[in-house]
Amino acid sequence: MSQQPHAQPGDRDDRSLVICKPDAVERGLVGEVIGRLERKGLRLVRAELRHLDKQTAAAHYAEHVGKPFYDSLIAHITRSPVLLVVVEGPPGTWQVVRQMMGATNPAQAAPGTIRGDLGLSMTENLVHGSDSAESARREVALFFPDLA
Ligand code: 3AN
Repeated sequence: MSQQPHAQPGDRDDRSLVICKPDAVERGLVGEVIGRLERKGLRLVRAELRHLDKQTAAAHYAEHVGKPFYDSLIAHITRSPVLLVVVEGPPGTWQVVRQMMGATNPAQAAPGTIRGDLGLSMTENLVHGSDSAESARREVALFFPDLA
């Protein structure tokens, strides 16, 4: 029987960062979004309402620098508080969250998904979820260094 190498602390892919964006907080949909994640079976590790500054938002969305929607993206995420949430579940939890979020454009997101059921606007699409295990580790470390 071959022996699996022990996982290193930095290897974990059972956590993901979720952001309930300003539109979700303003519309009073945070309970709905978190409730869905909890009913799915994901566990909350951390949750904090925080008004992001431009520097933190730019670090989070660094991959989008130069895109036509970059300025509106930063303006939106910094306009009022967001709810930052770290969820934990099975290996590949980030994928579970992404499935539940639905497509980036809420107008095209499938019914049953958070964006498909609750949104219509591309910029105001309610939630962010890490798009890989590596992104999840980076984003958790960015917002909650003590969990890294
Ligand atoms: P997702 O959030 O589904 O991973 P990304 O990473 O492609 O989508 O884009 C990050 C965010 O940028 C989206 N959540 C959305 O708010 C915004 N965005 C992406 N594409 C567009 C676009 N074409 N027009 C306006 N905003 C966009």
